[in-house]
Amino acid sequence: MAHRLTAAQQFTPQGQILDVRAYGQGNVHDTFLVTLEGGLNKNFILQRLNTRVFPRPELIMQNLRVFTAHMRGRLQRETLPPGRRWEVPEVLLTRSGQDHWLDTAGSFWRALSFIADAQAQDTIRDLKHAGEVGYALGRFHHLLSALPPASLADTLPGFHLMPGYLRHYDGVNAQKPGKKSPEAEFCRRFVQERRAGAGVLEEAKAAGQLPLRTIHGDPKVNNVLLDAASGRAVALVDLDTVKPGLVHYDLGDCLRSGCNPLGEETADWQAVRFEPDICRALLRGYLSQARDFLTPGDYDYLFAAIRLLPFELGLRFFTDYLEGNVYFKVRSPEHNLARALVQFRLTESIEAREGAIRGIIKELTEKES
Ligand code: GN1
Ligand code: MG
Repeated sequence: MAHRLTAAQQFTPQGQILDVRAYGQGNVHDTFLVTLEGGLNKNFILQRLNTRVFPRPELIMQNLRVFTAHMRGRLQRETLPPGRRWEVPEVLLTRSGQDHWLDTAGSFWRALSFIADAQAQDTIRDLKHAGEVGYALGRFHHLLSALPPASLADTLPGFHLMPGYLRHYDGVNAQKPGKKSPEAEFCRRFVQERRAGAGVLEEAKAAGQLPLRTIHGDPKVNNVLLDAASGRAVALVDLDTVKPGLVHYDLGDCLRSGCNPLGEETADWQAVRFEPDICRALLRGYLSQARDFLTPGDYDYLFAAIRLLPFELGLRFFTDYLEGNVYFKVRSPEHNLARALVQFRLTESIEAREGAIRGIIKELTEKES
């Protein structure tokens, strides 16, 4: 593709580009890894942002400037435990000093530094990995806990807001009554049976029980980079949804991603389950960094968040399937339906293990608080 090479050249001050290849598992943007000839920083990340999902990409770049500067300031004032590093991706500028480049078709391209000697996994390998993923999210929240959420723009209005997702689903479902497979009917019933409780986090927020904070928005397992040698978490990447929100969205999302050993892309949706041991290890890693800013009210809504986030993502996937796959990238017309089934099955598994999960939350929050 000529375009990606031309785009990569905009962010390349000197030297020759050896390769621009598709990179990562993103469902929204197009991401590439650029390799340059020689030199110290021989790789960088190039992305074409999806402006259908993010209609104001300039706000993403503005937010990135604000919170990465805040994070770096905080990192300078704090010492990390020995043997740990924490990296913050840097925005790379074009040859004319801009933080993005628009191609002739109007596509929005931007580049970020590549974090070397680190890698991501799509699913949790073992309990140590689970602890590191939790640590990374806790570290991230900790580093941004003093940044007033109002200093960030809302890059994606409505993100994680269940009442809005349900309204949108109702509208789409009413217009597209055609899809009537047993799987689609299962999904419709699933949503119907659970919609009454779906406003729980928004109601708590409106009642002042849960405060707005600066959150990541998409802390799934493969957004946590691990040091290649030590396996320790070194960064949380994919920063376009860093904006005001509830830490509960992040925790619920991180746990729905981490505690599903088959992963969100499995075809074997019937076998999907939520793994309480991973939940314990991940939450313990998180709390090691998060105790200083969490309030007792936050703990009260933890289980609700763990249950709600896979339901939310399943609803978003199912709606997109009904709508004709306009939001998430798909490899087949049924891909979003398959993804929805995985998340709904995971929700059921969480419901079946409610006692165990509440027990873990109690054990961890009482023991060390
Ligand atoms: C999307 O593009 P990606 O993979 O980083 C989505 C998340 C979902 C995730 C599921 C902006 O993230 O909310 O949890 O897919 N991002 C957006 O894999 O909608
Ligand atoms: Mg993302």
